[in-house]
Amino acid sequence: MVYITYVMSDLHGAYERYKRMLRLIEFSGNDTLFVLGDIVDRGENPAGILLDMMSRKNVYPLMGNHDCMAMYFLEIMNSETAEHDFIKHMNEEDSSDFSCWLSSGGKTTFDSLCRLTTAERADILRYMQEFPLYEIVNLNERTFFLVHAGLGGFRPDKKLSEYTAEELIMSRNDPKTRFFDDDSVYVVMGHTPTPLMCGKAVIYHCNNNIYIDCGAYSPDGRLACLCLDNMEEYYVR
Ligand SMILES: [Mn+2]
Repeated sequence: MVYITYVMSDLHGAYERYKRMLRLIEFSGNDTLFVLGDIVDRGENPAGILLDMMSRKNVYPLMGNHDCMAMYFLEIMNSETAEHDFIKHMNEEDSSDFSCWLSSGGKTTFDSLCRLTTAERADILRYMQEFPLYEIVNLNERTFFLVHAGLGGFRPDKKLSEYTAEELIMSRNDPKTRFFDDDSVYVVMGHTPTPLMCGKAVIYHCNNNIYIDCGAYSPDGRLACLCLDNMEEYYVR
């Protein structure tokens, strides 16, 4: 039996492309998939992706900035018996942040969460609260540091424990930055769509940095999947 490890990022609610990708890579119960955050917002069915991921014990999500924002409002939403009551009860600051979230892609997440039962929403919140900020994968004598955005405020002497959540899920580094001296360590990230970096919806390699967000939610973009065993790339439109 061959066990294979895949990474995807920034699914952004693109449920149909996500399902097509799982079929393309023939994802099985023996394989492992890491999803590097920004599962929600913008695309057609964010909650559908979360429910699918939750049902698979071999899918490992990481936290993205959009997931973090969605989780904040899901927690408020779940504290009320009727899902729309919380809008009336929110304080001024939350209310203005909520409008910002809806207009920056949160509308599809909110709508898809409203279609679920209270119990499903509670399960999703518990699931998202466990999302780690990074993962380290050792494979074939290589080490992959998986993170949503990168190592913001990078300094060579800065310890991993010193990075804030915001630095790991919100930052944009210069792609040429060498984060680790060891040539066998690769940093795999999403967050910044590769069309903005190299002009094409392809996985972008720069030094030991690998950017895999190819704009899954956008009609011009693609969902990318990288196999960490052999570095093979898969795409669906
Ligand atoms: Mn992001």
